[in-house]
Amino acid sequence: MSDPKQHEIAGHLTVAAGNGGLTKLLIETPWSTAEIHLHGAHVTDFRKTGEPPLLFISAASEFAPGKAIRGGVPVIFPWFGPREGFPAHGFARTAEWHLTRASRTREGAVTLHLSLPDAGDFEVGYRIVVAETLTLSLIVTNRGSAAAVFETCLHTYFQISAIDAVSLNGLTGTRYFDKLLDAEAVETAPALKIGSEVDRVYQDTAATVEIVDPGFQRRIRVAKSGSASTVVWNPWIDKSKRMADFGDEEYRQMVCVESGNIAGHAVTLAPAQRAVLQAELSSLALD
Ligand code: TA6
Repeated sequence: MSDPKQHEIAGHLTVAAGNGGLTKLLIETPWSTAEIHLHGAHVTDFRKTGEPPLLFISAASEFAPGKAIRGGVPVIFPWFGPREGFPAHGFARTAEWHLTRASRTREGAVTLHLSLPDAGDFEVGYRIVVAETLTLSLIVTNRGSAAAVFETCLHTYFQISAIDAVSLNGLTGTRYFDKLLDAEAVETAPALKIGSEVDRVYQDTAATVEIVDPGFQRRIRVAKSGSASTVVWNPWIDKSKRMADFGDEEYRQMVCVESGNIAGHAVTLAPAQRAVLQAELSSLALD
């Protein structure tokens, strides 16, 4: 693997020893800062100057080879959820990705290109653009000689002021699979409030979701393309207690709004075909 330090940009992109001795990239722009661990190509921090973090990271998260980081933006590939005999949510989020390119625009936006080694017939690239917003693009190409199927998801954990203060817009009228009830339903709430464990895969939706957070005086916008599934998850009390890498009370300050292609929306690529999953994460003033 090439030395990531060769891509440093003085004052804007620094390679450092991260948590647990993992390698992390520190990015500074005129609008924001970000932190990415090469482990899992995991964005572990993004914040606009003067604002609370946009992303939640558990204080109990592990940072160790083979272990998923709890929070930030886990890259889920090539499967979502459990798989007998394999790690849940695929192998991408615990792999050591390579930094292959870095650049900075005249205005100060920093773009990183990372690649996932040992992905079989798939060529997997990840483009991260750090500016006033954070734009993540997962680019998967089938380099094999046969059609290939995969699931994928940017499993984003958002930092919020308080779970009972926020509401989610953009999913009204959308069909979803409720993993807790093992049943399908249609979202009827004009503004989804969370008051218990929620684990829902909204289907066939390209909609932008907004997390309205009066406590932090902001709206978090999740705009996506190349994605038909949106997952909303909060573990609430009991599941939080069962997760060793998640504080018992941390459910109060996070919600996952995840952009991907899951289950019935898994992606099939013909040989040489490419798919791009993109999410742009923004922090905006309340209306
Ligand atoms: O995206 C929601 C979910 O599938 C939940 O069911 C929960 O398992 C969560 O992902 C976290 O999964 P993890 O493997 O990271 O503990």
